[in-house]
Amino acid sequence: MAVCLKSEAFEAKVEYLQVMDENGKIDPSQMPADLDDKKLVEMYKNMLFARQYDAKQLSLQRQGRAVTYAPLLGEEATQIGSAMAMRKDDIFVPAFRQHGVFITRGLPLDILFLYWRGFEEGNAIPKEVRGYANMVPVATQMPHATGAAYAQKYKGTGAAVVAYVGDGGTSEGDFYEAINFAGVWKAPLVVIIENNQWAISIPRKNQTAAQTLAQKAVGAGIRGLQVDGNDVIAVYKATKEAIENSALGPTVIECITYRMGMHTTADDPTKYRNDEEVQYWQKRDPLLRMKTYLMGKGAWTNDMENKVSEENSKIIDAAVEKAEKFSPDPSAMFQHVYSFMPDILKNELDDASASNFWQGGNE
Ligand SMILES: Cc1ncc(C[n+]2csc(CCOP(=O)(O)OP(=O)(O)O)c2C)c(N)n1
Ligand SMILES: [Mg+2]
Repeated sequence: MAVCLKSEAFEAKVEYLQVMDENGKIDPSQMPADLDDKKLVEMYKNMLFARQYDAKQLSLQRQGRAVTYAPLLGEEATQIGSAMAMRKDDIFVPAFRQHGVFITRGLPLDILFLYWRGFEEGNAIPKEVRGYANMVPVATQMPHATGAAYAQKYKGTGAAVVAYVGDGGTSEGDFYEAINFAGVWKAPLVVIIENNQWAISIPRKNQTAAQTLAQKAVGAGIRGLQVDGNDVIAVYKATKEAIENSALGPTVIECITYRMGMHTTADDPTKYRNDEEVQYWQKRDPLLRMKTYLMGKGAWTNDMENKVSEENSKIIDAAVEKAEKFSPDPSAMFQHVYSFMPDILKNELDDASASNFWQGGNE
């Protein structure tokens, strides 16, 4: 029997937001009113700092002074724009590449270096940073984020939860379950999809047949939009509005950006992508366009950049020095497994301490 379409059950569209184009030209009608020169410069400085941190971390890894590292190069605008849009009490839930968010939200830098030296102490995020720990199993942070957002609603704190997930992460069941329940519960959740076009060696086009990742929100009955993720102002604007509206329910923001470096230091992207693609995105570098814009309006100069870069290097070097002096307490491996220490673990800890295990005394 032929199906006869009598009327339309549902129609959806996904909007795309850009405030500053790749040449640093602004659309004044889209410019958020609260962004004065001071705040715009702060945005650029935060991006510059994140890039310098990232270069240092990469270099430490290459020298054998850090474990496998996931660089953020190219994704600064998505991270800094969204982090700066958060209010003091909002909470963020990262995946594993959101170092720029951690830094902008005030995580002491030596703690970040500690994490990438392989110490779990580096994943103990101070309460005032209001961030969850780095989460490597792809998209497993998402149901937690929905739960945390619902908890804010339940407790009436007024805070929103901003959760980060990669383009690859949006193919996981955890992602769909998280946005579905966030929709049902009208949880104050903002999902930032950091669409950097690659999930290790899987390109975005092989990830899903959907034309946009933002439209996945439609299936969950929640708001979804696409943003130029290399435009820090657009990311800021979209995130701020989503946070302001979070009492009404969740929003998914797909930030279109690009992973300019390797997936991690264990990866070689030249094996699966071509130079032309990288060059295309280099012209859309988030720092370059913001710098062009700020210099054009006289708010930034090369002299300022040199001075700030030098200061950043000193701060970064001091944090590395502190992290490299860290001496772990081996008994810590027993401490955070359960909310309390069960007898079986306590016995093991006692045995290990008594046998001088820490000093390698007794096998
Ligand atoms: C559940 C799970 N499956 C596979 C992996 C291996 N893995 C680590 S990162 C990654 C790709 C993630 O891509 P995306 O979500 O786009 O994030 P990106 O690395 O681009 O930031 C994969 C498959 C993992 N860590 N966890
Ligand atoms: Mg990706």
